[in-house]
Amino acid sequence: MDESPFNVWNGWSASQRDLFVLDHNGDLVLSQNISSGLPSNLQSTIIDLIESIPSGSILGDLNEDGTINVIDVVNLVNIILGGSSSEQQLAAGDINQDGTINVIDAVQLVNIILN
Ligand SMILES: [Ca+2]
Ligand SMILES: [Ca+2]
Repeated sequence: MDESPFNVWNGWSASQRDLFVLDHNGDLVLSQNISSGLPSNLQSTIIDLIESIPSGSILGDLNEDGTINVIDVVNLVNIILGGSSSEQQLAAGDINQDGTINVIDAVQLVNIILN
């Protein structure tokens, strides 16, 4: 929520009836003045966005077996070292959610397992 003093709103120089739609990465996908009504394709746009979200990914569960353990760390380290990875693995492996997978995520995943 962008609450008073509406920093996000002001930062985007939005007028009172502008609609902004972000995808799950926080990227702007739609920006439109809706004074004359909502865009006709709004529903399908949102459905497309929902379907684009990687499904079933548990943070840290890279091999999708439902648990987080040392095998997931091995998978994550392989990706960091340049191994191939799926969209789901990239989502599950970005432990600190900064948009990239690197050694910091591996350290945090180890900490999750140890705690
Ligand atoms: Ca796992
Ligand atoms: Ca990360």
